[in-house]
Amino acid sequence: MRSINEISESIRRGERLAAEDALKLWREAPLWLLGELASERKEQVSGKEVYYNRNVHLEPTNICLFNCEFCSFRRREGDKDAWYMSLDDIEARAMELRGADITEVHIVGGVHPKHDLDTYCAMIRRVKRALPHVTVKAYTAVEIFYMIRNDGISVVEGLRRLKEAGMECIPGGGAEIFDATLRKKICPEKCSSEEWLAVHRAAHNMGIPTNCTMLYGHIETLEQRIDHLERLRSLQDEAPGFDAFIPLKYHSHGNRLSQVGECSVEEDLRTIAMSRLFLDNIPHIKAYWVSYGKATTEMALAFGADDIDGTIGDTTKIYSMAGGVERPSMSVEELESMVESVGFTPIERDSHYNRVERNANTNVDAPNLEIKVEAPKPHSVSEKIDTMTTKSNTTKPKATTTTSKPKSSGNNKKAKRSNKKSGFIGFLRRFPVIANIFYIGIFGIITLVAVYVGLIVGTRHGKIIEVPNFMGMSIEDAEGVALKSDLNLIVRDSIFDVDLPGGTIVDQLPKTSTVREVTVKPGRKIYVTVNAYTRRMVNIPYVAKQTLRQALNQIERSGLTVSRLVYEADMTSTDYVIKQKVDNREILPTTERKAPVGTGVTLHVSYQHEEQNTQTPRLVGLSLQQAKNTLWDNGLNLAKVIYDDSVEDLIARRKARVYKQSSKIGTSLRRGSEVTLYLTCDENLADSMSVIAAEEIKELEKQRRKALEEREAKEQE
Ligand code: V47
Repeated sequence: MRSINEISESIRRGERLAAEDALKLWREAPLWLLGELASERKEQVSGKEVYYNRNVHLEPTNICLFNCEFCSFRRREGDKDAWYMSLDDIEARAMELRGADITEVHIVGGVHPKHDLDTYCAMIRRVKRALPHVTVKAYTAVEIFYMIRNDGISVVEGLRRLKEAGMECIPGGGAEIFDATLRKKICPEKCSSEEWLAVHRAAHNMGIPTNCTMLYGHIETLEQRIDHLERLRSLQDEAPGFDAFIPLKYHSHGNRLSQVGECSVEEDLRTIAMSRLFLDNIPHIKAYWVSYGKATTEMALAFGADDIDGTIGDTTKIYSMAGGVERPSMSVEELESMVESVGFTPIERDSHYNRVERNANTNVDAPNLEIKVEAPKPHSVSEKIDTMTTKSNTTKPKATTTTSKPKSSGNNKKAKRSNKKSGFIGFLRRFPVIANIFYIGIFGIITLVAVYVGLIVGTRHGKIIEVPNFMGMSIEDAEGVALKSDLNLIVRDSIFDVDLPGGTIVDQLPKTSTVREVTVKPGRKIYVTVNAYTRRMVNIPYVAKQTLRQALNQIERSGLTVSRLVYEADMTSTDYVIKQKVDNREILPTTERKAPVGTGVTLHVSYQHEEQNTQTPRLVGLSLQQAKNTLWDNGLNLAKVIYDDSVEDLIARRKARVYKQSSKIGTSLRRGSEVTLYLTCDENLADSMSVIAAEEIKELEKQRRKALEEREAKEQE
């Protein structure tokens, strides 16, 4: 076995650290040496630079199928503090972020039983629709693996769909600890380590960058940590694509591992340094400030970290629910001064570690979405190491107490008069110190009441307004209603529907509901979509010679629609567009043509004989447009649309949802077949049919898994 000196020398020569040496270093090397070695490595990779970005998290739900021992975030459906954001909620949230000057939305949440790949893709599309220039970093490999398996498709196909929807990179969550025995103890229901790695491998091979993490400081051993790092390092050798590694310190509040407590700050620093030294092929090591708090994050920069994550804007609950920073939010100035205070140069990066250049006048504050956390005064790194305690000191805003000098009561006349008075007043005059405490108390109460009243009046706190139903109104009428209701109407989009008069509102966010009152605060923005007065002309894109899905995406983006999928037998491919026609005329690459928005394009698509059939997808619960997209995605056509009596007019049609489909979910159909859809505005009916549909999908999945197991068992025989 080599000595610490020999190992250090070998590291300095740039040699790769072996597992055995790493274990010795981790256990025995003095903290200062780890800091020195890791800093030298960091300096070779990123010099004096330390990266941050302007980001928010979006956690669509905390309802999760998996029940991990370390998790404080997860709730069951029906729990009083469970939350769930519909696609509309997600889009509305993204719309609110439009002015926030962020470059990244990080989406991750619970694995919700009703979410399938389409839902996950739709979430990304909704975010991108509201924030087209923002990078979507979405879904842990655990979520991705779950949705892909549920849809019965390959990892590559699933990632391709997510990428097409707008996912640009994948966060590192869900890795926890790879050791199978430990994984079984702390997160038995999650995908296996091999499956987690397979998702990241496939992503890297497809050019999708990802991050990786390790949840440490609970019941794992050092050997298990090193094994975890080794698997990440091997994958990066085999299929490079990890941008950053994030060691995630376990937080013990409110979960079933609480009794193990939290590891020391020294252990945090050792882990960061060892990660930098061991992962010689992953460029960035991130000290996630939301987990560490500011003090440890600053120190982490002297132990090899070169990224601190971003502004966050109080948008993540995973850590605050586990006892991390309570309302995590930092302005750009705070992040930069934190980095500068320990001698490094802060660099704003985008999601791919490119430097973001800004004009001086646009370099304003980060999204000021919620309350900001108080910044502690910066100390030097050495000072911090000296004062390190054995337990974690995650930063939390401290309560401050104010003292004020008691006022002098040295007025003789008054004193004499007070002596004459009896009762409470007399008592106060005789005991000036008690009197002063009493007056300060009264003053405090009056101030509190004044602030409270001021807040109520100033923020119109407590006042709520029922959102009016603007659908079907003319834009002029709607503006009048909005004004009266103290709401702010914003035209977000326009469509063209020949059947409706120009200027009619066809959609709104937030929507109203027939089953519950939708309320908002005064002044809230209501986004509306209006039917245009004239039909815009748009370019017809050339979509032949690409996959059906790519073609569908381009057609949707151009403002056109699909009129029909015509399948043609082919020897080599399935779901590949052979040619396209508009008004029965073939469009060629050289044809420069425009068509009125909403014009239908006929796509001629290939199928191989053995892939002649496709499965009927779930359409129940979807709007007509969503259902059409799903049908086309699955190689099927729409036959008829039948509305029930609850759909009273043309506007109501836009709100209606599918409650019945002519072909049962999972039925095998010839590609190009037609499916009839039945739509309703009765939300109770649509919801109850959706629940039944979700059950059917679960049942199908069970049957498919059973069939697969039987086949595998037979093959083994
Ligand atoms: O996978 C859950 C961890 C992760 C606890 O890729 C906990 O840039 C500590 O992955 N104590 C989700 N950790 C967060 C995550 C992440 C965060 C920031 C940036 C990036 C990135 C990724 O949080 C989970 C799990 O490992 N976690 N509960 C807890 N009690």
